[in-house]
Amino acid sequence: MLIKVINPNTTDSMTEKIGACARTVATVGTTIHAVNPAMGPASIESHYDEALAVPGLLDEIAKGERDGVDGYVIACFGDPGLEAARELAAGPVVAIAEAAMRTATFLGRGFSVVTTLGRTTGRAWDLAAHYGVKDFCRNVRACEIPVLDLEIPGSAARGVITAECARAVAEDGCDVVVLGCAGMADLTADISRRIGVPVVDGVAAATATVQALVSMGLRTSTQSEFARPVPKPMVGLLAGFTLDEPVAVNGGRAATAGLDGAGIGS
Ligand code: 5HY
Repeated sequence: MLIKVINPNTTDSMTEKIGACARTVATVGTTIHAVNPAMGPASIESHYDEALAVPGLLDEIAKGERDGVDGYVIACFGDPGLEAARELAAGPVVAIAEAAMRTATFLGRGFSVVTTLGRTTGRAWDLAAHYGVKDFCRNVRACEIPVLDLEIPGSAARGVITAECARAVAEDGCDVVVLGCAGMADLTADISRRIGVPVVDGVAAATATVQALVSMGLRTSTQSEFARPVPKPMVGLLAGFTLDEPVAVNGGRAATAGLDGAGIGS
């Protein structure tokens, strides 16, 4: 099975960290291909960043469809472009916020999310409501650490995040903690050991979920909302994102080749 893990920002070091984390849950026979788009924001910390990360993400999905990818992980805690990706991909697409939040509900009575910047907490609350797990969410806390500080070796980020997770347990009444950034994936085990409750990282949770869905032979329903979009001309910068007329490949769902037969936008 081939799982493509897409870091929607363009920071290579974070993509490597995300790939290493995903491989910790890959079983025998599962290959992890961790990538980031060639276009888009270096980190995603606003609605603007998130919106502009989506074309690059969809381009990677299109390439994956040509390469016969079995399933996808969207490795950004805002779950950018998830629904659009599900419309294009033949296999299942799971994003890390949804996977982490749902996984946390298996492990305790209530979870708190610990994320990077305060301005992203509203998005996390919106996602908890959208996924129907808001009743399990005790709080969404921010460390006011820029995402790319997580890439600086020896930065204070690890200590600040660990302290915020401990405060969540002490003050929110949660018995599970969810890490609110893909860039925190490598901190999971150490933080859990220090604060004494399960700590969930979405990269591992999403990878394990995709792996389980593929092994059960399950994929996104094309019955209605996630049916393939109707091709129509895209113009300007996005001309290359014009979908071709569907051709039956990859288990029945059409390859999303662009006008030039290459990948969308590339
Ligand atoms: C993430 N941003 O997981 C989100 C975290 C955040 O570039 N990768 C990013 O702060 O929303």
